[in-house]
Amino acid sequence: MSERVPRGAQAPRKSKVARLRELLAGPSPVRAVGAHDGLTAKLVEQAGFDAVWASSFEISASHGLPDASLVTMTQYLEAATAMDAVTEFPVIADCDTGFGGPMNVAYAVQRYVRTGIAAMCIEDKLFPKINSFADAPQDLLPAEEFALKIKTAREALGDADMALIARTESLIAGHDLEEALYRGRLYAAAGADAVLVHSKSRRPDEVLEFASKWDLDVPLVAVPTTYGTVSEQELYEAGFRLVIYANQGLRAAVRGVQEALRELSAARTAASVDGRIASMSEVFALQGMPSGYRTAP
Ligand code: SPV
Ligand code: MG
Repeated sequence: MSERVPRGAQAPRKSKVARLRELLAGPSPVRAVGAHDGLTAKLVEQAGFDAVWASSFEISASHGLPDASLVTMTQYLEAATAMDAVTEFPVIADCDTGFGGPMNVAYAVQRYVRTGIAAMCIEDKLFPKINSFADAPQDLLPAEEFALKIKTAREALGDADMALIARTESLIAGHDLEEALYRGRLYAAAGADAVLVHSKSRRPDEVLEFASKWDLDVPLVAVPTTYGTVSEQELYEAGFRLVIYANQGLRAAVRGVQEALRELSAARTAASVDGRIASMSEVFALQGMPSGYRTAP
């Protein structure tokens, strides 16, 4: 085959959802990292992680907007599809509250499942939601109403396969562990393939205690943003099968761009930043430019 034929046109050997399920049943934690577009998803894949988290925080930030249900379902879908199209690993789409009520959830499922995206995650906050770490009201939908969204999502899937992750924000909203466990169990019974228990504690204790009381054969998911000193292995041993580093890539990019532009602005010559930025050929490679075309200044 000519070196100038772009890669990426072949169908994946195994569906991405099958790959995700296989990883979740494996002997080590599945590691996902947040991204917001095709390029950042590729960086996650190249860094050796197992999956990409199409983060609502990152996608909103990439539009210069707060993570507050402002970006539409279609925009989220487009971003997740762009990630899926240029990577071989599973995309886990953060779908906030499911974009509204049960009918919105069913519609979103119908749209996402057609793309090959491996999993959708929906959370039990009220629509419109705001980012879990915002110092703002974090009100929950009644547990039974959210369970209905999961049931509706499962029914909307029919025979099609895509993993459904139910996320409880009980601990974020200030409820106790019993409420979080009640909700997690209810969502698992409604058809969730995995349960994400989110926490803004500075310590991992509450999610570890949640896991110690989890008595169902449904995998748990952790997002160790604030309790970041816990290791993946500790989380895995406690029962977490998927660990999501939700936003470290975007935060690294913000810092890197700020510093380079500050230096460029002060020095007033392009060469001042050459040593600290990626070369054009590196970006060509990331873009999938045919290798014969990659010679660049
Ligand atoms: C995201 O990355 O959009 C998440 C995780 O949902 S958090 O920002 O912690 O809510
Ligand atoms: Mg989110």
